[in-house]
Amino acid sequence: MDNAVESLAGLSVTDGWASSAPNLQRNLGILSSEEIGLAMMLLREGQKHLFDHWPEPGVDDKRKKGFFDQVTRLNANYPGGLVSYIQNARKLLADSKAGKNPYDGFTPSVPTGEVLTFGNDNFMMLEEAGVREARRAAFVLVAGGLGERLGYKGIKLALPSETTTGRCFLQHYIESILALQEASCRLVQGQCEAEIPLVIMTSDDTHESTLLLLESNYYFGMKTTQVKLIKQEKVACLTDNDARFALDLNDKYKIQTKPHGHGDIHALLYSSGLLNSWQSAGLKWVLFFQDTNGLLFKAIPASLGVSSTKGYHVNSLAVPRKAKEAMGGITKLTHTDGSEIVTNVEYNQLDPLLRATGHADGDVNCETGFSPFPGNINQLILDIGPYIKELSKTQGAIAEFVNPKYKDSTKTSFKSSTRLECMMQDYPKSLPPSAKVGFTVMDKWLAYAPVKNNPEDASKVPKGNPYHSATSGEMAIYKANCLILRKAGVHIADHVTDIFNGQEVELWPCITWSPKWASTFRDVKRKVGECCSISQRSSMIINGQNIFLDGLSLDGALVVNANDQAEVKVTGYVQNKGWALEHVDYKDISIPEETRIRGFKVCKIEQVEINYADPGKFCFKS
Ligand code: UGB
Repeated sequence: MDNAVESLAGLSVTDGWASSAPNLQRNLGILSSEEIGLAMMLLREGQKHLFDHWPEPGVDDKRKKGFFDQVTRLNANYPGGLVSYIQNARKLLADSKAGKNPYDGFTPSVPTGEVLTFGNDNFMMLEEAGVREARRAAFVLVAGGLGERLGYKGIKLALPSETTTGRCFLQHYIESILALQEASCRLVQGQCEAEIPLVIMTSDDTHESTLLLLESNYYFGMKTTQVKLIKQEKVACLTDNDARFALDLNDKYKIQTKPHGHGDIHALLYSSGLLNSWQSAGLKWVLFFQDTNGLLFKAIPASLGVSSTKGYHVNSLAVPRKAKEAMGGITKLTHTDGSEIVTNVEYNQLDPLLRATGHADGDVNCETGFSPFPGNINQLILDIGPYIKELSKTQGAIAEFVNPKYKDSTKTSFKSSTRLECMMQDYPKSLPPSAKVGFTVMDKWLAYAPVKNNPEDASKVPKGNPYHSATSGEMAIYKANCLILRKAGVHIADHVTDIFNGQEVELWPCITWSPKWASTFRDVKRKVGECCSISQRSSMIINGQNIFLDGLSLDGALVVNANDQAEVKVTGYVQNKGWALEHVDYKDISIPEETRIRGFKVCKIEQVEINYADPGKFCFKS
């Protein structure tokens, strides 16, 4: 033991500051001065129970030191340290116990925003503006969530977004960003060497698997220097209204921790210095998105176009929302002092807020069959200049909340431990009234189909509400592709319905294309000629940049692979036995989890597959 520690420990013992925690007091001799400092802080903040079970010095000393390693990390990772965390928690827990409405003084109303119609001239103009801006954008994917509702054992980014190609979400996202990068550079005159950065926020639950997924797939074609992983840390769990920390059930020398929420991304971007380096490199936009929305990139060009043409500092992407759907509502909040903000009100808060402000029925659909409040899909586009300015004031700290599940109406004890959380979409809440905050609404079929719910829960979703399952997420991709092709003039047969894992879904022809085939609707129109038709039982994979469908009639399965230098026209009548979706049961554990959570597998019975690996102009006529 060094002298400083010895004297501090000796002084500490005689001072008796640790007398309320005798088991800690007996162990002071094994602790360093830093550890004693932390122990003092914990006792001052009412955490003496953490030491109740500590045995005599000499027993478990390594684990006792390990406890302080964790306390050091928790202390360093929260702005203001654990003292601030505990004090913030006590305040929020007291507010929660008192039933304080976080929106006290605010009246909600339906805001107005940009409502886009897929495929019209305005939409195409905005898409072009968005693609032009894409080379000045950075993408930020928040992927630290456990995905508890889905219950999948792996990371969600590794799940296939659809199973005809097996392309996983991360591959789809990266290829979509690369396609945008190329398209954006093509649009501007002269040299363009833009490399759009991608940041992925991970957590202890997802970090290693995300890195492994990237490394084992050569970063899906992105340069390794373009991708950066930043890891969010968890925060301490709380057992009661005094914010006493919970001990880990499996290790009594560890404080139990849980994720702090996706709101951490702002502080991490700020502290990493990335924002300033992006700004210096001439970037203008930061786009945030989530882990399992296979449709998202169909909506990105137009929404980025809205940001740039409207000069929005903040633009949230939204879709029509069904009442009580588990998505936040974009809401205008007017304060009694006259100030106004347009922001997300989270799905568990919208109903109580409406009821508390004179809407007796709470969160209900209006005459359109949807909630009047657009649904937040948590894709945010921020103008980097005002963003950096705001973060230099707040250091990226986002207002927190707590959501304890009480045992009874006395609200004195919890069913299980809770913790403070924060959400990335709460960023605009602290902005001054001068900030240009807007939102963009698009059709749900085009923009939003997340994979969040396990099959059992999805099958219990009230009829008419979206399942948000692996089944519906995949079916939505085929539907969107079919509707886009239809709008471009292809005759696509109507869908049929089927039931997988207890969920009734629309079954459209299973059509997919690689992102480089088309980033925008104009791209699709350019690549689709006259008189194409596709039957309902058909499947088609378009894998290449310069593949043109012209006079194609498809009744079966067709796969076209072409490298970037090959220009391929596909025409004629293609007919074969095609691919069928075979029902599987999610409870059948002999089937891989990725498959059984969707309730079907693709049986590739017969297909036409054509490959063009060499440069040149080709025509395939069946
Ligand atoms: N995430 C993290 O990166 N870290 C965390 O600590 C937690 C999550 P969920 P939920 O899409 O419609 C959000 O769990 O509860 C990542 C919005 O708050 O899917 O459904 C995680 O990996 C809500 O307003 O979020 O709610 C994932 O990528 C609504 O928009 C993302 O954060 C809703 O999403 C979202 O995590 C929606």
